[in-house]
Amino acid sequence: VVDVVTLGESMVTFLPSRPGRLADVPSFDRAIGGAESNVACTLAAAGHSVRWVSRVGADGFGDHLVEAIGAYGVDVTAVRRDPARPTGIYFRTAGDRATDAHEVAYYRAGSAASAMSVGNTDLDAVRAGRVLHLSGITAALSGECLGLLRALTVPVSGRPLVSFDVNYRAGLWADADGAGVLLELARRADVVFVGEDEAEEAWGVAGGPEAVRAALPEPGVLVVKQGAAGATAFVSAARSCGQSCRWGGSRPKESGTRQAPASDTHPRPAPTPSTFVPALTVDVVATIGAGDAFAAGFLSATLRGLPVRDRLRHGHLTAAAALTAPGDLAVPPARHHADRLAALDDQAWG
Ligand code: KDG
Repeated sequence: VVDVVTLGESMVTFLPSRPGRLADVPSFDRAIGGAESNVACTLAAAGHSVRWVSRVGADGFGDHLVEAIGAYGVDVTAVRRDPARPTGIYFRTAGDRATDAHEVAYYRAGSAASAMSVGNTDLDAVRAGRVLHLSGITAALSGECLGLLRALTVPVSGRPLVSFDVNYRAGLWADADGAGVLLELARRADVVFVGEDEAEEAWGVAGGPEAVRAALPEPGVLVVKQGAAGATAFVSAARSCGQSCRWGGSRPKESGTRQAPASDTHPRPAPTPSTFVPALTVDVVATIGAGDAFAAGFLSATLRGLPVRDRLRHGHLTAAAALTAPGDLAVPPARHHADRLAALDDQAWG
């Protein structure tokens, strides 16, 4: 049994050689991206056994993705090659320092990964981990991909702990009902990551973490990322792992939790303790990939049975590494360093 399996599309990513509009950037450096493989590589770099499941073209970009992700120590044996469809690629700009607005140009419609389906994916390989990490990006790629996510999130006994990062990408949903689909999938997951901003953009949920919790009462663990401010985790006392899933972890001891205040505008079925941990202040180079890094740090600490405050701290530490690197993916801090930083007192954590 591997610690974590992730499933999703990876793309060869082209990073701009200089700031500016896409129209003006003269050359790009090749890197790799893809939310779920970013999580896989970061977890592998942090010492976990990880498998990434996907589909790439039988082309040079597909070779590069399989080799580069495999070089992180990720098991890529369940990645299928598609002779009829290309590997997805994307270009992006460096982003505006003040507004963090990036231009992104995807070339992924009709990609090999968008053809992933229940019929052509090794489902045993996908379900073989303690944790299965998925994201809303896959749901937007095609009807087949959405069918696959629906099949993998059916709440059956013995399934892995399902971790779901909402990852709302407005540009991928076009006319489709992204909001409804993402809500449906998030409600079937055991651990959900969502940005406060994307909850507002996708679902119109304004009012902070409590309002998001009101919209998503089902997941055992809900992490609401609040950008540079920090992140709030809600860990349900009633359900840390749904439907008797295969997750063998003992229920971690919670520390630093506080009872959530009652909300007049957003009634909730039962109060769930929440824990807020401020983010680290860093000189941001690029925000893309920071959410994946955060999820990897949080899941790594979860696998290690650490309390919720430390899971959030490890999320922030891993995110800080990604925020200060230009690519979508950065090497996380070594475990012993991260442990020392996570153990600093509250004052050091703001
Ligand atoms: O979270 C970072 C990802 O968004 C990036 O690596 C590319 O997966 C990607 C996407 O679909 O935007």
